[in-house]
Amino acid sequence: IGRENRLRDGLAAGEVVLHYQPQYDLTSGTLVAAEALVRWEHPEEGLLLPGAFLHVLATGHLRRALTEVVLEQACRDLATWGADTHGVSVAVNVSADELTDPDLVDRVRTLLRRHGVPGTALQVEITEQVVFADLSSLRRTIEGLRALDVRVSIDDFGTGYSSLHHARQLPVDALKIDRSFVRGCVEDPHDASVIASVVGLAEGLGVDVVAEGVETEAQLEAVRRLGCDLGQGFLWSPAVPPEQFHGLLTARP
Ligand code: G
Ligand code: G
Ligand code: NA
Ligand code: MN
Repeated sequence: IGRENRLRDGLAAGEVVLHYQPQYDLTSGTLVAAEALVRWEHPEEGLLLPGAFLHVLATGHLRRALTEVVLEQACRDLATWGADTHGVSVAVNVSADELTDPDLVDRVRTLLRRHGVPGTALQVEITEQVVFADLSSLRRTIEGLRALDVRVSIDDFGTGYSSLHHARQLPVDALKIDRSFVRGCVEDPHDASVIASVVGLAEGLGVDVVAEGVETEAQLEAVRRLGCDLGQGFLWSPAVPPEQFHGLLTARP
């Protein structure tokens, strides 16, 4: 509970920040989006990754506070970059559980308006335990977000139970293939066939496929050949601070 209080204070003090990991179109090679990943700039412990503190968010109240900070910062950074974004959008992570909150769409609409950011600049990745969420509430939120032009994707696709059920039930724009499948896709035909199946499913549903955790040229070649549309991973870049991501935006050809 000490840790929880400390995180609450850290959120209020602006110690929780976003880093951005670029995402590329695998056909054209252009930068198209970034995933916003939280980092805690802890005054004593240094830069902490989500694995070191997200589990502290036991209470709904604190999770909501984190999401508010994340949405606010993403919108603020998008507003700062302005025309330099040239259509590059930012994807924030929100847990399935929080997406069942009937207030979420209003909160997103208010933030977009306050920062003068178009909905097309924002994306939401549904992370964690889609299985346990109330699907009809989740669907309502997704429809509300998409009515604001905010695109929605399912994160870590292929790892949860009943992924197929969720892909069919939820009106999303993209599926993000979990990086555990990308890791083995060059050597292991089973991993490659999982990716091929997700691509086939996505084609049937008319949605995009993002390959996460691309680390090598061989993996890039494989996921491209298997039909993934977009890629993200250490091959290009880890998540970087906002100023550095702005540099990537302005350096584009
Ligand atoms: O780099 P990495 O350690 O950043 O992220 C680890 C995990 O933390 C990922 O599964 C990611 O989805 C999750 N994560 C990162 N940022 C956020 C966030 O803002 N909200 C939520 N709910 N999860 C996040
Ligand atoms: O899917 P999730 O939101 O969990 O993914 C974000 C996490 O994946 C972050 O922890 C990020 O640092 C990590 N990540 C991003 N690219 C790569 C990669 O190429 N390889 C590995 N191993 N992890 C990556
Ligand atoms: Na994610
Ligand atoms: Mn993921």
